[in-house]
Amino acid sequence: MEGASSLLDAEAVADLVLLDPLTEESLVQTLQERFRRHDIYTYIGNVVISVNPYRSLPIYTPEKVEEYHNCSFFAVKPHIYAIADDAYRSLRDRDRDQCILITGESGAGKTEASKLVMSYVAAVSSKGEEVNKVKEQLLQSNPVLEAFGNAKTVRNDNSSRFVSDLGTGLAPCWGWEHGGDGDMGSGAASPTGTPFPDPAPLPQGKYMDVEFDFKGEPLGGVISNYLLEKSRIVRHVKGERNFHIFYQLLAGASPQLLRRSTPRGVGDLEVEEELGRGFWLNCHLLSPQPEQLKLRQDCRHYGYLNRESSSLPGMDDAANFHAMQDAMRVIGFSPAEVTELLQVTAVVLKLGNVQLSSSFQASGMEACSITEPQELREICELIGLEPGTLEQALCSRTVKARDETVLTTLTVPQGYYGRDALAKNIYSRLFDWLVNRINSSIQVKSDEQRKVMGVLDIYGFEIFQDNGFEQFIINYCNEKLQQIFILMTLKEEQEEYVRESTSGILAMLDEECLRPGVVNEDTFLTKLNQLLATHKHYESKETQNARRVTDASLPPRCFRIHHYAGKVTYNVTGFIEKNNDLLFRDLSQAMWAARHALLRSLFPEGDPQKVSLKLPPTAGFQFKSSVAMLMKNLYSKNPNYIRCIKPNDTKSAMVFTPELVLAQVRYLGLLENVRVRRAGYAFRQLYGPFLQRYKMLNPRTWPRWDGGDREGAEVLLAGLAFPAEELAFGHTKIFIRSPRTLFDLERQRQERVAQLATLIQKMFRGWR
Ligand code: AD9
Ligand code: MG
Repeated sequence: MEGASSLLDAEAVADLVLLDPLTEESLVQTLQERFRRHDIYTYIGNVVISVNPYRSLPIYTPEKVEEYHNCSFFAVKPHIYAIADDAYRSLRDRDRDQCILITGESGAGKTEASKLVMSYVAAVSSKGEEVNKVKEQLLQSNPVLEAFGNAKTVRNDNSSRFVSDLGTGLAPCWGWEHGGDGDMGSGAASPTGTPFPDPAPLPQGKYMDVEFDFKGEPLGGVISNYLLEKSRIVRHVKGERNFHIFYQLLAGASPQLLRRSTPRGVGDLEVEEELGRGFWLNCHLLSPQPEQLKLRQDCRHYGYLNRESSSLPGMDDAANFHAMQDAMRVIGFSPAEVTELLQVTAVVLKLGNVQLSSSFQASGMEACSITEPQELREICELIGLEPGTLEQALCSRTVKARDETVLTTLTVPQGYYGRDALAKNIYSRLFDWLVNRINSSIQVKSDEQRKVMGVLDIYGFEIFQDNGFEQFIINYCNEKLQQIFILMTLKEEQEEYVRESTSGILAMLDEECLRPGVVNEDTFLTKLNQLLATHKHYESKETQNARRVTDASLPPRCFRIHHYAGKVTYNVTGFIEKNNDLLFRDLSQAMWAARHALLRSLFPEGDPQKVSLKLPPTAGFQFKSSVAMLMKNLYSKNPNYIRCIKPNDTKSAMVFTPELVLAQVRYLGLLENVRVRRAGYAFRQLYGPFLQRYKMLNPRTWPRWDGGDREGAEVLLAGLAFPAEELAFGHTKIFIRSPRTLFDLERQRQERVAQLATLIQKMFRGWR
């Protein structure tokens, strides 16, 4: 046990509140020294900082779980289990809903941390058949969501990409009557191959509520995801991969499942075994050969899969495919559901191989047509649709002008753009369906009163060289989280951290996107500059001129926001297009016309009876609403923080790069966090454990104290003559203002322990 005594270890304090002197350098040095000693966890009060060790440490064993189970937070070495235990106990015993907020940049260890919290809670909550089933389902949601929602990125081989899709929207006016002009609007079409920027690493987030009964036994849960990084379906940078599921499917499914020859015959039994019984019954009406996925095993055949790095060292795609299937079984997916899910996944992959070429119509107008009809035919067989219907939707679109409906042809770039938008929409809606499907299994069916522990795995504040809409959105979310942090931890008037300007900017962006007529980013920027001219957290060329600021670093088409974690310059290019996330109506109508029940259900707006002239909500609006809901949810709970730090850029075990860590320390606002914590009380502890630890310092409480814990602590401290302002007595906890007082207490305790040890030795000798 490290215990509170090691809080005093000058070189590597376990709680940064006790750091002296407190500077960015000393903070980073402390983390580095602790990291060197394999102490990857450090506290700021009850906030846990976790530095990714990039190798497995023997600190998550059942013995460790036991050590932390019912421990006193400050009496044991900092650990993620300590925060999980504290949160769980306070939920169970004090009836307080908890949330665990895990932030940090990509590869910092957020998802691993969230899994550790979940597995700890599963390990310490009681075990019964029914409870175990619930726990198993909750834990098994991970492999399924990771298969469909994670991908290898440059920064992380298993990066969660449940992100806001912000690189894909079709231009306003495409397929949606918008201002009546029928033009393409501001965003140019982006076929495969035209110069669209590569997708930046995007913000991500997953939130899961685990629900417990009054005894603290898990009853079930609810998962919310914040949109998927759709752009990855059709494009990813060199060295990265598409979502794991595609590689898993091709590597793990049998040749029969991938591409079974007709008619049914030998091999059917194996396929049936693989898919599970009952499958044929459910699917036989779907299409002539619904049972096969019509896929080739070779990744290189598929345009949407990276040809260079299809397999990853240390990642067994085939084994993960089987684990994912097992997980689905545990969660309760029927064999037919699994099949439908894989069929839709196959359709996405195959869409990427639909090739278009240009032709000229009799009128001389350029048009596009499908060059290789085999892929299109197979897609249509899988989803139960006339090939002609899909072909028409891919190559043309219906434009309504007043009372007339006209079918106009698309150019090849427009056709590819529509094709990719369709693939992205199918996959992201499938992912939403998956989350809902998992929720329907794990959600609590009874009406009994519940206690809730929410776990949020979300991307941290971001500043890149070039910052666009994606960064704006994630930093907006982080501003809100910071606001919650301030509100929940201090609950008193503080400096106004929240830059409300971010909300205003999103609202203005929506206004601009919905405005009829020509809409572009320049008019948007002009409007921002006018409306926020006097806002103290907003900067533009104009505001700089007005304020006579000499800083000439603001490039054209940019504005700057002073966030709580630093100033960020945003380029407005792409804001409008990314905020609009539209799909040709012709394509959604084609999907709705398919006989494939799952696919059809993903495109309710394709029902011609339900044609609405209303534009769907923008990406920004959706994000803003889900962030608002999240904040409301978090605010109703007691917060616990885990701040994850990535020690190096090379995923290397035990390498610590101070400059990299310093940047994260800044973005996570850790120094500020320590200051805020110090401004309040540095040390707080429940009366019971406090009394236990220090009762030997006063003969009135030693060796026994028969009264209540709080009175005991008061009596104990009264005898020690600390200045009154150093101590505060809360309802359940004692608060100590300065580390000095805590040091003093600890020193006295150590002396007393030594005295007592000598005394006991003497007594022992006397007995002998
Ligand atoms: V991303 O934003 O989803 O791209 P995360 O979630 O922050 O990212 P993740 O939890 O996936 O990162 O961790 C990245 C890798 O670091 C893991 O795959 C592990 O190999 C490694 N890791 C993270 N935490 C630990 C740990 N506590 N012990 C050992 C770890 N390895
Ligand atoms: Mg993750």
